[in-house]
Amino acid sequence: MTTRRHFLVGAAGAVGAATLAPALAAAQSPHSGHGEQTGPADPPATGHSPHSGVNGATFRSGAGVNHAANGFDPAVILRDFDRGSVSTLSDGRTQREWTVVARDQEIEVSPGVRFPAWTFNGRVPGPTLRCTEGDVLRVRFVNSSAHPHTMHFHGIHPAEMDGVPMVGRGVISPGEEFAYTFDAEPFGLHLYHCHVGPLAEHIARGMYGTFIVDPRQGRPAADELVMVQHGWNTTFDGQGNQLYAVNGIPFAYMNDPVRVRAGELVRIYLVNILEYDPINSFHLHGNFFEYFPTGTRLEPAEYTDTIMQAQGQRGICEVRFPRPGRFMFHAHKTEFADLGWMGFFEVTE
Ligand SMILES: [Cu+2]
Repeated sequence: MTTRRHFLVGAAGAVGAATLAPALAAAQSPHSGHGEQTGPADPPATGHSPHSGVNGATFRSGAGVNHAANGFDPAVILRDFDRGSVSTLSDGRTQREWTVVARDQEIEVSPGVRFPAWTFNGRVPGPTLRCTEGDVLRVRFVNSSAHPHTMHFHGIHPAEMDGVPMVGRGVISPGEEFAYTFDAEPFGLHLYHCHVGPLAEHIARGMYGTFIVDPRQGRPAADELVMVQHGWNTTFDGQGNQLYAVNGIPFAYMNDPVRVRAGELVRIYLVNILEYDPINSFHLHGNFFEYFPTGTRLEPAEYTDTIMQAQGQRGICEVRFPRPGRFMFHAHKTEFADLGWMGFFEVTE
């Protein structure tokens, strides 16, 4: 590792010497506080370097970000599925329409740390767009940002609907709009993101979201959750990330655990859009899950407690918790976990 994690810009009142040893001690503290604490009692340092032990930033003890000021809350994003406005076409097919607006928006990504994000519909990740295979989709994209953007969907569609520069309408300039229209195929768990260069920066600024195409026959009833894995490169050095998260805010589900019921099927739509680091991962404590890569088959490919995803990879995890309790989940790239990518399931009767 190089010097990429040395400084977390703007951590007002939170900067202190953070050598490796205290960083690790702090990162372990959540393990010892089961049940009582509302968040990491002494949350991990974010600016440590194992090589130099230079000054870095820490999270303020027990502090959280202002979700209301941010305009979105990871606790809501978890179960927020946007099925669009639905109509029936003359041929009997279902049409779904959405309006997605790109904006420049400052987000408090960690207590006291403000990041100039670029958002879809005012949140990171953007809205979870959900449909059924065979639906006719119309996504009206409005660029209210000061920068050019697109929406590039994963899925099967015509070239001119691919949302990349120099094909079809290409880049959508500030103040302009364009409607992406295509059919929903194949069924599975997909994603969308901006595809304007520098691509890495447009993604790292927050321009991505989940795109779910349900199979016609549906899936078994479940408590369904969306988790989008990503990072925040607060130094803009393009060399890595200072913070890691699912659904926008590091440690959000440490502070506010994901509440599920014992015995109930839980389905996690897990997407990785992490920029600057090649591999992300998901590990669940005290349990195993069935894994459906890309969600394009109805039979699981693996029964495991850990999976890895490169950028753009995604998959569905199905799990039942047999008994109540507090179970951690996190990236099993533990450096990412220390820097925000960890949370708890709170399983109740
Ligand atoms: Cu963009």
